Amino acid sequence: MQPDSHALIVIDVQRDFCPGGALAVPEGDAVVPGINALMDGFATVVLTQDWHPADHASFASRHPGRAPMEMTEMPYGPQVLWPDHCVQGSPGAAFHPELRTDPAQLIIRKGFRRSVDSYSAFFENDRSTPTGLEGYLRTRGVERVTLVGLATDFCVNYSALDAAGLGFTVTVREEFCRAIDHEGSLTAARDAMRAAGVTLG
Ligand code: VGL
Ligand code: ZN
Repeated sequence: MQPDSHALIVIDVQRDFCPGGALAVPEGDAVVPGINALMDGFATVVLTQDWHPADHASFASRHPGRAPMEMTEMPYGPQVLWPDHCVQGSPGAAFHPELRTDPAQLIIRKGFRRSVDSYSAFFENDRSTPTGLEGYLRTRGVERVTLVGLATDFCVNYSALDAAGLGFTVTVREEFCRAIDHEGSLTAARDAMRAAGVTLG
């Protein structure tokens, strides 16, 4: 059993990121049994949930003439335009039905502000608005985090980079993650995580 100071953070294992969902990650559902088993080894477990208003600015549908996966410019920088996904309260925003949620002490929702996306579990995409997770972990004495979930190259990657930047010791267990892998994003994410001192296990 890992000590309380080592948290398992399960990123966005939601229906919309699994096959059949609005922003399906290939084999996204394949991580569920392994993550469920992994939870037994951690006393501190946090889940994250992508949680967008129906008119979220990251949705291509809000940008006339634009298609999903195209880039746009937001006030805070470049932003991928996504299909509508993880709309607050919708079936697609629910956790995968087989994911264990009982072991988690905290479920953190992100991306709830209409005009700012949030890939990371720690900071929104403006890179400055905190989600509150850092404070939660620090006040619980967490020093080390293991990250798993969806998608390796977006929300797991951004969360890992922020966690490392905040001084946590970070491991990403890639066998419990799956990637979108759009235009080289997985290779870029791996390189960035390694450069930030994240252990890819
Ligand atoms: C994610 C794209 C948009 C993710 C969330 O969980 O990786 N990707 N929203
Ligand atoms: Zn999203």
